[in-house]
Amino acid sequence: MKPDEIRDLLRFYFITDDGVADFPVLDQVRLAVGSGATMVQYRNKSFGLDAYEEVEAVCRFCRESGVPFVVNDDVLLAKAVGADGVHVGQDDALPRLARRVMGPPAIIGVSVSTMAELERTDLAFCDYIGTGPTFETGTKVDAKPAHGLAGLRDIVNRSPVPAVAIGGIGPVNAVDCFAHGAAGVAVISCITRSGDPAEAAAAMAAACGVSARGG
Ligand code: 3NM
Repeated sequence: MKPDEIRDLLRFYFITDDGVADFPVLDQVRLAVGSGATMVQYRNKSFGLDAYEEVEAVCRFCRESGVPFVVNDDVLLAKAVGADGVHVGQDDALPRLARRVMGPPAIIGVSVSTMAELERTDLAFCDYIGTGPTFETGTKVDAKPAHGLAGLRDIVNRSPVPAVAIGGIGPVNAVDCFAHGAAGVAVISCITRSGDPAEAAAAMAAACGVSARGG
């Protein structure tokens, strides 16, 4: 995928939250997409076999909405449900393998927290990097120390592919991430754990300069 195309898709990147019992994942995605999210990632760290149907439902909804859908970590699952791409961590499948399994048009993303990780990642097979945590986050239990806006800028400047910032981002500091070179912002809890998720999603869309899909 061309860098300009992927930059547009990264702008408001919503990632599902498997930690809020009273807010089903499909409802989270409906809200984010309706508010203008430009890409969706399914992330579920306590993955059971029963998640397959949920992933399929989210994938179907995203396809009907015309929003690219990416699965976190699991290349086989991404391929099985017909996702548009996969996002892998440093300890997951190699980007080269993900590319081989998913095919050339698929979106391949990889997590990069540090300059050392950036240097050892085979970015020739990636469309984008997710870099973070930009700010402190309580959502990812094994997150590295936050690298802040200066760290974000350093990684953006060295990355040959567009970067989406992640970790502790909400409508206010999203603007700072864009100012420091991020093509987009990836968010979970600022929407899913907000007292008013609809208002939070609308505020994120405004910060990202995207319009609601409505309907
Ligand atoms: N990855 P929130 S931080 C999934 O640093 C994830 O790679 C991170 O959630 C990384 O928007 C993170 O709630 C959690 O802070 C993002």
